Amino acid sequence: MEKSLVLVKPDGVQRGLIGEVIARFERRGLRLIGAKFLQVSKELAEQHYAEHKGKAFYDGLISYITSAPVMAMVWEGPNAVAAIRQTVGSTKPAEAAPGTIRHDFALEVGRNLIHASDKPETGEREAALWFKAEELVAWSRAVDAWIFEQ
Ligand code: IDP
Ligand code: MG
Repeated sequence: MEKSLVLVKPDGVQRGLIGEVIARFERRGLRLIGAKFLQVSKELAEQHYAEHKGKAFYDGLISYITSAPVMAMVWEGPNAVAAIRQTVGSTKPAEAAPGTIRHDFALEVGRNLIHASDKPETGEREAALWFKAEELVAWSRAVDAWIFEQ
């Protein structure tokens, strides 16, 4: 089953939007398999955002993600990465489609509330970076057959 890391970033936590984010993914039918609330270290932030090192916004991005606690989660489901990124919306909130999280709650790219993995391979890599194997729970829901076709 495809996995995505989801982070409610410090602005989302400060603004009381953890529940809103979880509710949207639950309602979509995705299955939560891991969650923790943590203060992100500089080391973890740098590993997570390694692809952006050297970009103009990199230093600001590291200070943003380490500025206050985040809610880290792993969600799974068929096409979970694409489905989650669709619910999250475009990186720039002003370009995010109406009804998406970034559209509904954000205005600026540097305060865009939420992270989601961008490809299935990234989902696997980021889940392993943020969670130990034993922190991810394999389980099934009685309702799964009514949401997952296979
Ligand atoms: P994504 O979060 O939609 O995958 P990425 O391009 O991977 O977007 O960028 C990672 C994060 O870096 C964004 O979510 C945003 O917080 C920040 N970011 C990206 N571009 C800019 C920018 O131009 N200015 C400030 N922050 C940016
Ligand atoms: Mg990205």
